[in-house]
Amino acid sequence: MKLYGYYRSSASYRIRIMLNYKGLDFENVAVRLDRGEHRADEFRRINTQGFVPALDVGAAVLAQSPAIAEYIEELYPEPPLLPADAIGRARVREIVGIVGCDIHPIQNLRILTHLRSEFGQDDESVSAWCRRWIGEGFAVIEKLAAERSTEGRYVFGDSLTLGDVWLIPQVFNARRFGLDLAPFPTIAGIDAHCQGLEAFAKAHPARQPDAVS
Ligand SMILES: N[C@@H](CCC(=O)N[C@@H](CS)C(=O)NCC(=O)O)C(=O)O
Repeated sequence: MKLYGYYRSSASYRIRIMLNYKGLDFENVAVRLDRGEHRADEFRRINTQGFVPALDVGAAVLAQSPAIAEYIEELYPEPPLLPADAIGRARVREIVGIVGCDIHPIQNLRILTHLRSEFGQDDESVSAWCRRWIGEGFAVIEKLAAERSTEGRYVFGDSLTLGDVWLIPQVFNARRFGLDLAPFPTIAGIDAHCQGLEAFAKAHPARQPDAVS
């Protein structure tokens, strides 16, 4: 498999974690978002939408991290990243939805670029925008995790799920934009625990060959 991604793209980071956790080999192909490579025709021939991640599985190139994740989970169910029961799976997908639909899209590169170019916002205002929306989403996840995490190691129950795979890259972004994590002790604890797992450590943006210092 070939993963088209970018080191600090949180959606790419999700898929790196997942492939690592499943023990699947993949070739990492860097698409430099900072150079606009994702908007070039060459990349749009790979992913029409011009987003990373895209996963070439041989028979097809898949786009959209939830679709990619479900594909991987269906084909490689072990070790599982979804609970065995339907309510548990729905709970995990709630977290995936909060991060993937409500937090991440409004602090995506193209949105931040637009805030700068069309609305004249500077770096500090853009970071404040990100902190505002990540903070609002994290307040909800903090409450849910405090209720539903068994021992504060994972966002739901007592095993790793897609909820953690979505949450931890978002925590990376939160730090990048200077969000104070003190009001979110459960999330910070889950992050600390997951950072110690090999699948997460290998997927960390700082460990990617395309990482720009
Ligand atoms: N819903 C998509 C979002 C993918 C996405 O937003 N990717 C970002 C990087 S994290 C991107 O390619 N952004 C390019 C841009 O905003 O111009 C998914 O989950 O795969």
